[in-house]
Amino acid sequence: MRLIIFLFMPTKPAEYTSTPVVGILMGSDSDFEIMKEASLVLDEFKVSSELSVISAHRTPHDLEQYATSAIARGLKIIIAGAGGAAHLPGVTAAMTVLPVIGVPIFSKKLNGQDSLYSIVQMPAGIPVATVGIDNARNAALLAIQILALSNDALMADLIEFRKKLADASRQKTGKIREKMYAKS
Ligand code: RP5
Repeated sequence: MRLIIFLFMPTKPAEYTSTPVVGILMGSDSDFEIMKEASLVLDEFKVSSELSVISAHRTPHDLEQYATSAIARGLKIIIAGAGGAAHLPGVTAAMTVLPVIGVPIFSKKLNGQDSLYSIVQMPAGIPVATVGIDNARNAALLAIQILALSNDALMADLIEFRKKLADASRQKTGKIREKMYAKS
C-alpha cells in the first residue's frame, strides 16, 4: 500500500524541487524592489534561492527559527537586507555560523547611512559582510564567489561573467570618443 501511494504521488514542478542554497531575507516587503535584484542575479547563475520577509523586531522568534534551522535546510549563505536600525543581518549572523551578507537599504531620513552603519559596524566576533547601500546585486555576486570556491562549473561561469564585464568596460573608451567627436 505504501509503495502504491509513493508511485502515484504527484511530482512537484521543477522549480520547487531544487533545495535553495542562498536564503534572501528582508525586514519588510518595502525592501523587495531592492532585494529582488539578488534573486535575479542568482537565477542568472542558476543558483537556487528563497526569498523571505522576516523582521528582527516584529517577528524575532520567526527569525530565530529561520536562522537556527538554516544549515539543516541546506542553506549555505544568507543575504539579509534591512533599513533604518538595520539589525536583521547582525541578529541572523548571531544565530548561525553560515556567512551572512548584509544589504543596507536606503532610508529617506538618513539616506541609508543609518542602515549602512548598523550593518557594517558589527562588533568583533560575529561578522557580517556588508555591501553598499541598496547593492543587492553585489551581495548576490559575493555569495556566488563564495559558492564557486567549491563548485568548478560556477567558477567557470563567474570567470566568463568577469570577462564580459571587462569587455563592456573596454568598449566605453570607444563610446566616449564617439560622443566627443559627434559634438565637435
Ligand atoms: C526595516 O524597516 C525594514 O528592513 C525596512 O527597510 C524598514 C521599513 O519597514 P516598513 O515600515 O516599510 O515595513 O525593518
